[in-house]
Amino acid sequence: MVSSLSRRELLSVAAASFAVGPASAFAADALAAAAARVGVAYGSAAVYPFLARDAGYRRALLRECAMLVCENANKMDAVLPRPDLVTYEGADATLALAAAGGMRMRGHTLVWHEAIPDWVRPRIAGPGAESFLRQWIRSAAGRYRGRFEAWDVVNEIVAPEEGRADGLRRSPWLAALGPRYIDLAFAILDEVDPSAAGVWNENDCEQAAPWMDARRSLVLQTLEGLKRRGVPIRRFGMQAHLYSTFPLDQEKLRAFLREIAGMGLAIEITELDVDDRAFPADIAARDRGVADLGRRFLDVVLDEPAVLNVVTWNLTDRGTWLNASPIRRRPDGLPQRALPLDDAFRPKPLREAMKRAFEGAPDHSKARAALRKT
Ligand code: 9MR
Repeated sequence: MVSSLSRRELLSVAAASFAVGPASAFAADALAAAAARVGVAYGSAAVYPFLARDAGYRRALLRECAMLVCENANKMDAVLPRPDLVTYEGADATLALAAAGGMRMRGHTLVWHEAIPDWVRPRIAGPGAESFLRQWIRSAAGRYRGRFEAWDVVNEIVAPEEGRADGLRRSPWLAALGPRYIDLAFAILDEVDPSAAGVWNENDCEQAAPWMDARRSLVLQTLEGLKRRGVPIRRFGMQAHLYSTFPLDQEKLRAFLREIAGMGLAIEITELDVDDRAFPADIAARDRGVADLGRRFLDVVLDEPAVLNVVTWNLTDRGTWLNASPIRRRPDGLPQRALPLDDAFRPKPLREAMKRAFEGAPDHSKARAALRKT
């Protein structure tokens, strides 16, 4: 559908779009610096077009982050909004900012049951599903060949509550191609960009609840199947949308991450934030609750040497998806305080807690060097 981006094109987008300083712009006291000291990359989801309009937002991303991921701009509904339009405007602008700041990029997401534009649905319901999938991955990942460190190849693919024996979600892709759509998507990415690590990105595996126990078992069982079949999956992405409404069982989390690492896979924390609905309205108390849950989570996560990256689902509370989602909005109507910076880009206790967690973590450099090659 489209050709890949040349270095010259990329630099000209960067130069035209952003007046930014030299490469590796993150500050010495940044979250990225604390993470880098223990061999971990810290990054954030970035929102387009906000990043094109708001210099303060760009500065905050450049200051704190060593990695970016588009919150929405690489999704199919952003790239293929109409049958006659393919647009990489948001993703190119995000990559240009990343390149200007010496930041890595990860791609999100190739195959998902959401973000499928209406006009695509009939295309993937019929016999053309496989060729559409190939064409899409060739375009979406081919454009950024050699530039994205990893791609979320499949996203949120298990839903045990839907009652299938294999626990897979009844998505349009599953309906069209059967369970093999997963293996196929990983294989296509591997052909299109072998330098990008293929990731299965999944939600709701972090905390203590019987339904999350069931999800953890299912994830392990499904990963074993993928490995047994020789599917080119290299990483597991744990989204980490944490809930103040559920406890955290550190030992269960630790054991889960160990098992995944034991399969030879690397792990990324891909969408960390804290839904603060169960914490008090009082801002200081709420921020303490958010920081404490984030810290207890990261202390376990960062003990696991296979964890390569920690990415929050945006950097600032401004525009967090939690306020936009009717089921996630706080019942008292107050805006959620889910992220390291507040809506004026000021540091919050969560930022300090994350920094401390990075500072107290064992060095991941050795495992990182080995796993990044796999
Ligand atoms: O934060 C994203 C929101 O702006 C979008 O409207 C929504 C649908 O594309 O997706 C949100 O991000 C989701 C991510 O892509 C996958 N994991 C859950 C995230 C929060 O819903």
